Amino acid sequence: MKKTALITGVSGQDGAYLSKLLLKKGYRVIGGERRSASGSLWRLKDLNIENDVEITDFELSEFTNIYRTIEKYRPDEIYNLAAQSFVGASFEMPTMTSDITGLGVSRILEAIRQINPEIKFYQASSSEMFGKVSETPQTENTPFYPRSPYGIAKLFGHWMTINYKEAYNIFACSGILFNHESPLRGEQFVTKKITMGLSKIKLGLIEYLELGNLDSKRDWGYAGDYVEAMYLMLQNDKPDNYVISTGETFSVKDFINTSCNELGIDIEWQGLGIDETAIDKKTGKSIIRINPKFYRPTEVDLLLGNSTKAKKMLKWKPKTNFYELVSKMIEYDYNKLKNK
Ligand code: F7E
Repeated sequence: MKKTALITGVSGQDGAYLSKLLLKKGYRVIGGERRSASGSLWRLKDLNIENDVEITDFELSEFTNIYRTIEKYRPDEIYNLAAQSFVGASFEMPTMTSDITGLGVSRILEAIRQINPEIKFYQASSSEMFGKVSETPQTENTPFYPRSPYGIAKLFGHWMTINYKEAYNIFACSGILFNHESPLRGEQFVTKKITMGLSKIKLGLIEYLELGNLDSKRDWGYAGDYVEAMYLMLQNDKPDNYVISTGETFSVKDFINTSCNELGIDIEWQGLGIDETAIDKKTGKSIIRINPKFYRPTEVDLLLGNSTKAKKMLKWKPKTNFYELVSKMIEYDYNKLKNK
């Protein structure tokens, strides 16, 4: 029989890739979309699946809406990808972030418990929960030390998922995903900001790009690979938690250097701290500048994941490396802007 999946946050990057994957596997896909985000289904259009996903109003702060949606569609699997997912914004909106990203998880779990505890549940947890890391690389057993309201809210959701699994035997999995990017990434995140910004500079549309901390290091993977891990977690024999990562870490500056290389922009770094800048060697112009407004009150300096458990238990491994990821994003942004 055809399985039904409810994907919350369907208008986001992961929602789009996961919808595509599940449709390919023959699922009926119900896409939960927040009212305020409605009309932003460009990613589904981009993947050519906008007519195949059934969109429904979904609001993580409203228990009655969650309950009614689950009761109406009776999904076999729920993937909770919806969140206030921008770490930077969580410092300005800590209570809203806690409500949506944290409490929202317990609302879904409680609805599952009441309606049908057989529904399988995937929670999108995050490497931000490791925050100020106590060991490198990070595994499922690394202690958590979140450094933002976002990380704290995700940690709440992570433990709530574990508690509902242990207390009520719900098939609930938590995927601790490290940063994952793609051409469909939102523009407030640093990778997309860089690939869009540098493509615009190359095309003469803007003169320079302003960024914050260039030294933080992230384990950057490709979102298209990571949604497969989400699916595999819910198909396994028993529910568990998994780190999903590439096992390689690169700084924001590395991301800029690789993007410039892809675009054929030859740069030289000059200055230190807030005076640091990248000069385009051909034009002598400063194309990357620091604006302290993009610094975070507390920063996560280094993330590097060890996904051995996922490799062993789920037979999952990343297919796209850092350089292929940057290349995919640059190619998409540059061509899109050029053909506008
Ligand atoms: O920042 C630095 C910034 O906002 C990456 C989300 O998907 O992954 C993501 O969280 C790094 C940080 O992602 C700018 O300070 C410098 O150190 O792209 P980001 P994130 O905070 O790592 C995790 C796993 C999630 O779960 C989250 O939902 O880049 N950075 N300059 C900047 N970041 C931004 N956004 N903008 C800048 O101008």
